[in-house]
Amino acid sequence: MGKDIKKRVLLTGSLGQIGSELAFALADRYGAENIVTSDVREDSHGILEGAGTFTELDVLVKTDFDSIVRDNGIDTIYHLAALLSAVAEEKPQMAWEINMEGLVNALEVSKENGCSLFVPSSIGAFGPDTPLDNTPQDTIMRPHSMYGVTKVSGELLCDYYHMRFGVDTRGVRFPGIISSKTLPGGGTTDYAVEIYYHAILYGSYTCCLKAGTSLDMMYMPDAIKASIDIMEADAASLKHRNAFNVTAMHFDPEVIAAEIRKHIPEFTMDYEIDTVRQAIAESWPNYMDDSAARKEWGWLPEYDLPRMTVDMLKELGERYGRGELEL
Ligand code: AKB
Repeated sequence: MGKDIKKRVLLTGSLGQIGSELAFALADRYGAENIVTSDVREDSHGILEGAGTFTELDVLVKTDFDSIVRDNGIDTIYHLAALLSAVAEEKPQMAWEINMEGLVNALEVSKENGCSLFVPSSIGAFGPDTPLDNTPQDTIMRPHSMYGVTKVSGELLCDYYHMRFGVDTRGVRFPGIISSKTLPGGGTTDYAVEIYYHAILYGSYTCCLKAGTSLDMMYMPDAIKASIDIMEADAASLKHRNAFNVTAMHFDPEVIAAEIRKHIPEFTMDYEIDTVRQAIAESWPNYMDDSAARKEWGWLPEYDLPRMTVDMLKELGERYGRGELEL
């Protein structure tokens, strides 16, 4: 597989946490000449250089969205442009506009141009009435956050476009994504990335979620693998299509801190709770059942917490000059 699969791909939100790494993985897999990256912001630091052609795109301007797809002969869209949970709670109307109107444009453009469409959903699609332990693939979903409302609505809309218009929509419910390369922005799970940076740079961290708050998480290489694998999966094997539960590990702040202490014994952590993030986190699964993804398209993560921690500390240690760590 790989080079023999031909795709012409457009990514929206390419300067975000997932986009800025997925772009390079897609360029590697399908050839940089077949990738168009886009974002509402200019790529002023050349972050996406080498990962195809960059173009500015505000996903709310449908005519621009459509022209880019047509002019570049795009057949696959990764629609990543969205606001994350904490920032969506601060700006709910803007979140609805970007997350939903942007998605409607992505769906319409896909319908009109015969594109396959990847849309990430999230653990944020669940709510406090959901069974929070071993959260099933198909269960009650009544999120209390605006982010969650847009994610559930997005899942339903993607299902609708598939059933009604035959658009090849696919997606996963991502947990918190951890990466040594790019920082997330405005999410509830961001602490699990920041903690590694603070451990390396300062030896201490002030956590915004309470001890005992368990959430699903995933290391970026697995998130990228999931995004590519589901789009390459045989359509005949997919019963769910939009929004498969996918997870690689789950932990609370105490567990990740203890894992870091195995390598940096002097690392300390205290707490200063962000009530908005805490309320959101408490309404999200403690851990999900991702057996449907495993069965229908072979989802299998490679990184658990110990393996990810070694990799994160190695990468960040090299970057910030902590080469003496015991890894
Ligand atoms: C967030 O915390 O908002 C995201 C997510 C889990 O969707 N990382």
